[in-house]
Amino acid sequence: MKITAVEAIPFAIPYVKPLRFASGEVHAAEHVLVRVHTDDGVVGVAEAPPRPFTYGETQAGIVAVIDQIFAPVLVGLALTEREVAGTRLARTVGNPTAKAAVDMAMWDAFGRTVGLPVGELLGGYTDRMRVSHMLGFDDPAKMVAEAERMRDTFGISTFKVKVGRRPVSLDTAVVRALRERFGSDVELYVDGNRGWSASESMRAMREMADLDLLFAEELCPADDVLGRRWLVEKLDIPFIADESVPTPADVTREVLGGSATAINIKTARTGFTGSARVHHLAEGLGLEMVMGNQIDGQLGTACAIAFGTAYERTSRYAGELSNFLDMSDDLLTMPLQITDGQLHRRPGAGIGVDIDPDKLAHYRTDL
Ligand code: MUC
Ligand code: MG
Repeated sequence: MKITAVEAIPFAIPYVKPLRFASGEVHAAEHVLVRVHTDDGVVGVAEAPPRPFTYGETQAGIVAVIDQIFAPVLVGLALTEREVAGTRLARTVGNPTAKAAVDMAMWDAFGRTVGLPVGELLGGYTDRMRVSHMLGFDDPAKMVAEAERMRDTFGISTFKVKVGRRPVSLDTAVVRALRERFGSDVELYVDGNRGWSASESMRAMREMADLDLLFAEELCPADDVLGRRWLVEKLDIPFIADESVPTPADVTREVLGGSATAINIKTARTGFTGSARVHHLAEGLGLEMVMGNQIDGQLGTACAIAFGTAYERTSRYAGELSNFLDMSDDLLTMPLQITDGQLHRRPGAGIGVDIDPDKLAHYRTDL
């Protein structure tokens, strides 16, 4: 069970349909495949999605930090020494998706070694979750058409609508069009990716007061400290902190400071070990939580479903598990399938998925 090597392999897979939101846009999955090898011949995998506009990481930076800083301090550790590994990685600030992918690849290797799924090792609450689909910026008619396609093809009936444009009516019109089209058949919530000020957020939420929103997420920046507290205090639905809470300490700060009342958990940025810490903290604080999407590929989504199905609170709401559908291809031997609006956790050992060597050879960009 000892780690013999950690690989970081950059790859690029184009999107069929780019995803646009207030803090950026994604045209290709330029991610990093992380492989942890052990002396038993086991290989654990995970993917790191760089989001420069969210965490400041780049694909080249993730490869460099893993090759030059993380791999040397991990080789020789047993897979069960996760806390030692985490402490060593924590000497380096930032780099959340690089650290998370290393952690999840270690868990995958551990699960494969003991022959058990990670979802069961973590908590084993359920084997499936309802799926929420993120709708990126477009004209109202196109966003409604996209939601129709997701509902008709995959049975998805929960949508997170990207907002944060100016004037706010650009986005409130979309949410109204979705509610008018689907009535009470769908759940809707909004994510501003810090695009609005606190007062713009309040104006938008007033315009949408009759639209029965489930949540509002990161509408304005957490650094607008008093403005955001003012907004959150006035809302009558939970305000989800996402990119403002990449660590448990951030959750504590934002929630106790009155700047958030629910949280988004992303395995892509906190791995399994850190996500468990965030989950336990949020449970102790009595917060609602949603499994989020870092615009993950299928490997990242398999990690999110493994974690989300482990606990009651993380599987209560629909998880954001579908944006890989916008990619032109992926790396897995068996694609993930969303049916009747649900995604099942893979039953196999570890994360339960395998990388197709031909696809990896085709999409890797380092050879
Ligand atoms: C989300 O929930 O914000 C968009 C930017 C990012 O970092 O993640 C996505 C989804
Ligand atoms: Mg978000």
